[in-house]
Amino acid sequence: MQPGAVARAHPQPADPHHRRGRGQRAAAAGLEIGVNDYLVRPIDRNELVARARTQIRKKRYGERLRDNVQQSIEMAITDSLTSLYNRRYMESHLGSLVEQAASRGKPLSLLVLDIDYFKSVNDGFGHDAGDDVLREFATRIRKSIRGIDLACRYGGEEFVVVMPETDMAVAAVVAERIRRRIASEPFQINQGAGSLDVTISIGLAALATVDDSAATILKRADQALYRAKRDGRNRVVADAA
Ligand code: GH3
Ligand code: MG
Ligand code: MG
Repeated sequence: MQPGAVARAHPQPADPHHRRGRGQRAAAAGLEIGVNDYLVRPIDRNELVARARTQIRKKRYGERLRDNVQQSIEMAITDSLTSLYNRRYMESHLGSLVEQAASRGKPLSLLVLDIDYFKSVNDGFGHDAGDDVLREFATRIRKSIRGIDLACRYGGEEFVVVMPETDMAVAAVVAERIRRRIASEPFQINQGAGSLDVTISIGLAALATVDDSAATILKRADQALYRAKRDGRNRVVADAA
């Protein structure tokens, strides 16, 4: 029987003692297999309504509880502004992705993306406009990567994309596609009241040796990003290693 179902005890014979015994046994058996409540004949209308109400209330409560748990899990692993994974989620998965790739001899590449002169977006157009840019940026990243790639908001205006089973050459093509997708089309801000040209710089690094860890790859991608900034921004720089 489905949880939440209400069972009726069997119709009983006339003898009150006999009836009580059979009814109770049926009720006990019912409760054991997951019945939530039962009624004994003759059925009292008010009791039926009260018990049904209680069951409905319990079911709704259970559903709310489940939704809350689901929501908490989502909040724990995603960034609320962009809906990308958050830094904690990325950090807890990157380690095992790198280990897996290293032990199987598979490639893995990682991008660190940072919006150029983002402070001037906030300063010139307001924090809400800055948030609009971050949201749209996340949408464009999502459209540029595969399902198995892991995109996360790493910090304020800094993002990381992890690409399993992807070597440096392919990752460079993806990075360049993302860079172009950002630079080639202006970003709408303030519900379309204005638009802005945005560019990003990208640092790229790949799993290079079996001794590589999440931290060393991230660090090399970060150094490559620093070079991209220094060399004039709006560009992709790959780690030399
Ligand atoms: P660069 O080209 O060197 O990257 O310059 P930048 O201005 O982008 O770099 P900087 O690190 O100086 O500025 C980052 C700015 O990002 C500063 C901060 O106000 C802004 N920021 C961080 N998080 C958020 C956010 O959630 N919303 C908005 N609107 N701005 C944010
Ligand atoms: Mg920046
Ligand atoms: Mg930054």
